[in-house]
Order: sequence, then structure tokens, then C-alpha cells
Amino acid sequence: MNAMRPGELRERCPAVLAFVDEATNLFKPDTVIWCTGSKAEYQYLLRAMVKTGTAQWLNPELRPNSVLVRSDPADVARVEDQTFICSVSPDDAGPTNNWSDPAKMKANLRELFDGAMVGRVMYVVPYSMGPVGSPIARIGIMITDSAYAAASMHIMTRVGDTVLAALGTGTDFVRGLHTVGVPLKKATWADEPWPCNQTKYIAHFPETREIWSYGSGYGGNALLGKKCHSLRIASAQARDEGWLAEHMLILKLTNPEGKSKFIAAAFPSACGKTNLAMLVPTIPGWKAETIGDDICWMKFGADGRLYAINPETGFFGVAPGTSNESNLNAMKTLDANCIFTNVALTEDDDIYWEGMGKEPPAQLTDWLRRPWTPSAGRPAAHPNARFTAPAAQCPVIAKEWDDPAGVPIDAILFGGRRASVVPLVSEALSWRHGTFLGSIMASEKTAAAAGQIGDLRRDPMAMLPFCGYHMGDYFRHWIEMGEKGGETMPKIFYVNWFRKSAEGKFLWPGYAENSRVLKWIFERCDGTAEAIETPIGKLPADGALDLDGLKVEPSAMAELLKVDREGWKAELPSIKEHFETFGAKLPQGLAAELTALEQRLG
Ligand code: GTP
Ligand code: SPV
Ligand code: MN
Repeated sequence: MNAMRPGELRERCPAVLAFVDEATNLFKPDTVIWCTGSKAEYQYLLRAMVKTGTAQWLNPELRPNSVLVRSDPADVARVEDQTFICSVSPDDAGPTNNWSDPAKMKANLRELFDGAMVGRVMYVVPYSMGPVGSPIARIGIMITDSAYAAASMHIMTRVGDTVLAALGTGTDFVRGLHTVGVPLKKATWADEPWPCNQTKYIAHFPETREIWSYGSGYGGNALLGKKCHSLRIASAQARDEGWLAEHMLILKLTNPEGKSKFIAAAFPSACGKTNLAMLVPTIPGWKAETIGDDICWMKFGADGRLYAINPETGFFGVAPGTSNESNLNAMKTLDANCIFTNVALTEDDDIYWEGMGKEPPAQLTDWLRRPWTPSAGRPAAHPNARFTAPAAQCPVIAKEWDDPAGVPIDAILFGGRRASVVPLVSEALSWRHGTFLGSIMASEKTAAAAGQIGDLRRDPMAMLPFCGYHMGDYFRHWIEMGEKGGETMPKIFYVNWFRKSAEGKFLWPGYAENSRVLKWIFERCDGTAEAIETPIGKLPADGALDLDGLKVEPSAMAELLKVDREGWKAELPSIKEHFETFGAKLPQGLAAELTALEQRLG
């Protein structure tokens, strides 16, 4: 606690005051509340949500201090086609981002922002991504008229006075403006449970480190610290300053001898980061602990190694499919103090979703507030229903999780949902080859973004929707980071938990059993596990993967670890086509890796 009068702290932050003044003049809110980050303030935000019908309390005996929120059915996921990178030059946004001229976008949004908060409360949310004061951490000031977004920021980031105290007269912070775009009508001042606007813009200005978000209250569109700041703005900043901002989980793996390694893994949205981050190994004596489940910032330390922090303090995780069997530690994290969005409600005011591991109750209220029975023929929870939970509640949170110095990364994993071609695991031949594997990563589309589910799309480093600049420059940055780090760089691996049989069944049990693959990766880093070199990378040698006690048919294992030469060859044209989209910005090194792969495949 600091002993200053309320307001005194903010008086010491002139740049923040100026920013807030400007926002107030533009949005014209009824009231301005500066978030201090206190527990009481969080409770106030929950009560505000309950009052407007945005949230309802869950049964305090079953789920203490937790609420259920149901969004507008038209506001349930990130809107990628309305997400813009507004760099001065379109060439800096690149072919994979929507670009808009920053001056034009600002003029357009200024019109929409003008008076957008009439009748509403404007929250000023000072937040830090990363431990306050860490050399890897960054500060942002988010303006929002959504109590849901403000409360979620409380869980997901470090909010309040400590941040302002750290910033002081500094001007280096990300400026975020967010409004749901529904001013209240003076005749009634009536509000809706989930105000949002049909018109949506999620606009980023990487050069000036600004985020302007209009019309959506959901997830990555509205919790500006997450994808907007920690990935789109931070990736551009990381390029400028020589570090990495990545869509990766971070976990700590300890072997029976007590030796630990830190692993970061990039999987696209809804492809298993939260699950892997909290897994309970099935191999005796091995321990896994969580550092983060979605975002990883890495900087070179004094010893030349890459050190990583999880910039967040909470999990915004996919609810459906989360069960005691699939992710016990996530379930335990959800015992109390959580916000549940678009899940189903039980008759005793608790939560339910598909794949929770128990029979669906006879009666539910679905996420659209309609009565639901098991014969309804539709899911009770939205496929992108999510929980917002404090990371500190995770039973396997690692003691290093909020260490300002970060943790040294030993291995980086890439992976997507691939029914065929890509084996269970392979080790890259070099950093540059690993960068190549990351650059050609592909995944079947999931519910985390609006659009057709199941289509295969290339999602380099799981950053396609999140890279704040030209992806060709991003690849070059990766290659240059490898050149800078040299021998001390993490080893890179390519994994695929989602390989399917001809009958369409998963060949690999996944989840906790992924620990077997992690063990091999750990031992590769230690130089104790055997690998065989193949045209696509290094695969586990016969017997190197610990399969003790695992019930997987030898034929399935053979399929999982097969080098599918024909499949890879058939994929070369689509890799070439993918690379062509980056034009002259495709680094020579990646073109060389593609040629080398082609030659190795023969
Ligand atoms: P975002 O929060 O959107 O970034 O997603 P995420 O990458 O954290 O994905 P998450 O761990 O929430 O998993 C998404 C879905 O993948 C869930 O339905 C899981 O049940 C499923 N899943 C996770 N791990 C595995 C696995 O090893 N095998 C299989 N078959 N499914 C998995
Ligand atoms: C993702 O889609 O990768 C998420 C959820 O983690 S959101 O915050 O909505 O981006
Ligand atoms: Mn994510």
C-alpha cells in the first residue's frame, strides 16, 4: 500500500493524465474511475456487472466468488477480418494482416468514439504485462467502458497503483482505447446485459504503440493487454529492440534426479497450450509445472541465453473439453474467484460444458439463456466458451512464474492440428531449420476465431493472427535472433498431438501422455536421448521414446513416427505457394531450407 492521497499518484504521471484527458474529451463518459487494483475494486466491478445483468453469481457454496457471463451471440470470438495493423506503410503490415492507413483509421474511429461513452463509466486501467519493474515487463494504460473488460484485466494482468508508481513521469506505455460502442440514451439510461456494436474494429498502430478497439466486449478484442498489446504491439517492439514476443505457453519440467528445464511451445488458438502448460506427467518421477499458458516474452540475459516471462497473471482458457481427466490442474484452478463466459448453467447455479467429463445434467440453461436438455441436439456451452482464472490459483504453478528475471528457455516447440503428414515429434536440424518448421506450421481451423471450422491454414509460429508487422520481416527477425544467440539458443522441436487414423480417430492419446514426448525433448537437450536423422529432422530412435505402460498399438506408433516422404513431397507446392505470399521479404535462409528439404526428400 502506498500512503498517498487518492489522486496524488496519478498527478505524478503527466503523460497518463494527458492521455486520460484526451480520452475523456472524446468518449464523453458520465464518470471516470481510475482502477487502483484493489481487491475491493474487483468486487465492485463484479457487482456492477451483476447489476446490469452482464453477470450472475454462481452458487457460493459450489463456486465461491465466481460469476457467469453470457455475451451477445454475435460477440463470441476474436474478429480477425476486422483486426487491422495500421502501420504508415502497408508494406510494414504485410500480406497476412489487414492494413489500413493510420490517419484514415483514426479519423474513422474518432467519429465512432465521439460520445461513445455517454451515460457510461470510463475505467482507466493502468496495467503491467510482466512483474512490475522486471526488465522484460511493459506498461499499458487501457481506457474502457466495459466492467467485464476491467474485471478481466484485474485477473489477467497486474493492475493499478503499483504500475503508476513504476511509470512516474515516464511516457513509454502502450495507449489503449476500448469502447463497446453503445452510448446510453438519455431518455432512459437503460443498458443491455452485453452491450456491443455490429460495427467492430480492432485497430493497432505499431509505430505509436496504440490500440483502438471498437464494438466488441469479448476476449482478445477487449482485454487489450492480451493479444493486442502482448503480441501485436509487442512483436513490433520486439523486432525493434531485439527480443521475442510469442504465442507460447511456458512450462518447467523436472526429471526424477531433480534437474529442471524450461520449455516454451507455440500452438495455434485452441490447439492445446493450456492443456500442455498444466499437464500431469504419466511417467513416474517426472514433474511438470506451469509458468504461463498463452504468451511468452523472451529476452537475452547477461549470459547470452534467452530468458522468458509470462506477461500475464491469469488464464483465459477454452472451457469445453476441460475435465478432471483432460486437465485436472485447470479444473482445480477454477474452484473459486473465476469469471466464466458463455458456458452453460446448472439448476444449482454451477457451470457445465461439453467434455466436462460427466454426464450432462437432465436440465441446463444454455449459453443463450434457453432451457436445454441432452436431447437438444446442440451444445449447451459455446465452443469458444472460456474461463478467466487467476494463475496463482493453479496447483502446479511454478515458483519461478512471476520471477522478474524470467526463466532460461531450453527448448521451443511448434505444433498444430495435423491429421496427417506431420509426425508426433521431430527435432529441428538447426535454429534456422527450426525457424523453417515454425514458418510452415499449419493447423485445422478452430472455434477461437470466427469462420469455417476445419479448414487447413498455415499459421506460422501460431502468430498469423497476432504478428503486428510483416511476417517476412518476422521470419528474418527469428533467423537473426538465432545468429545472435548462436550455440546458446534453445533447441527447436515440431510436435503433432492430432495425427488421425484412416478411420478418423486420434492415433495418439495426447494430454498427460504428451509427457512422454516432453521427456524425450528434455533428454535431447541434455544429450542423453537417441535420435535418428531423417530428411524432415531428427526423430526418436527405436526405444528412445518412453512408452512404458502406454496402450498404443505398435502399428499406430509406427504411423505416428513415420517419415511420410510422399506426404511431404505432395505438400511442397503448398509450402512454395505459402512462401510466395511473402514476396521479396521471404528471408533467403528460409528459401534455402525449402530447397534443402526438397533435396533431402529426393
Ligand atoms: P487458446 O487459449 O485459444 O490459445 O487455446 P490453447 O492453445 O490454450 O488450447 P487448449 O489447451 O485450451 O486446448 C484446446 C482444445 O484442444 C481442447 O478442446 C482440448 O481438449 C484439445 N486438446 C488439448 N490437448 C490435446 C491433446 O493432446 N490431444 C487432443 N486430441 N486434444 C487436445
Ligand atoms: C486465442 O484465441 O489465442 C486466445 C483467446 O487466447 S483470445 O484472448 O480471445 O485471443
Ligand atoms: Mn491464445
